[in-house]
Amino acid sequence: MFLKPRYEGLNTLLRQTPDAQAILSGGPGYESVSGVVFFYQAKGGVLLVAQVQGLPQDGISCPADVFGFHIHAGSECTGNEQDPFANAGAHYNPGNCPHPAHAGDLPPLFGCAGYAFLSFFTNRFTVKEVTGKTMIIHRKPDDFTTQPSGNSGAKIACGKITAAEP
Ligand SMILES: [Cu+2]
Ligand SMILES: [Zn+2]
Repeated sequence: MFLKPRYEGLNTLLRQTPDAQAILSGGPGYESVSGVVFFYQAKGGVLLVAQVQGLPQDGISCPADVFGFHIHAGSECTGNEQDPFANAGAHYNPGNCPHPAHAGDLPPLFGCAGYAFLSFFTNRFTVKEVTGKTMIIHRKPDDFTTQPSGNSGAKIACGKITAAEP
């Protein structure tokens, strides 16, 4: 017997047009990274689905290939030589909470030969709230402890969340 999911039918959203999306592009040194994130506003939460390719592969004997992943509060994927996505700002944190209780904190991406797929359901934000903000992929895993951002390293890819065309 199958368990009856609490949010029956959430997966059917995946066949519909998302309410918002972010197109992710890699920064300097990570040009191979690209991806798309879809946001579906559902009753009781947001379904987020991310697909990313071209992630770094560490090629050691026990590679983690885990990448911190967040919604950041800034609205631009621009920056400076040291931090190409500095203007993405800090983690989206309207409640003034510590990491990993930021509204923008997400499960990390797990690379699979450079590809990653993530689906996640949350009521930490609405699609409307995060539209216009940015998503960042980091070089290192998020330790979900260190302040203010989980020691997840450099920002390697960024994308702005935009509303779907009506
Ligand atoms: Cu981040
Ligand atoms: Zn955070």
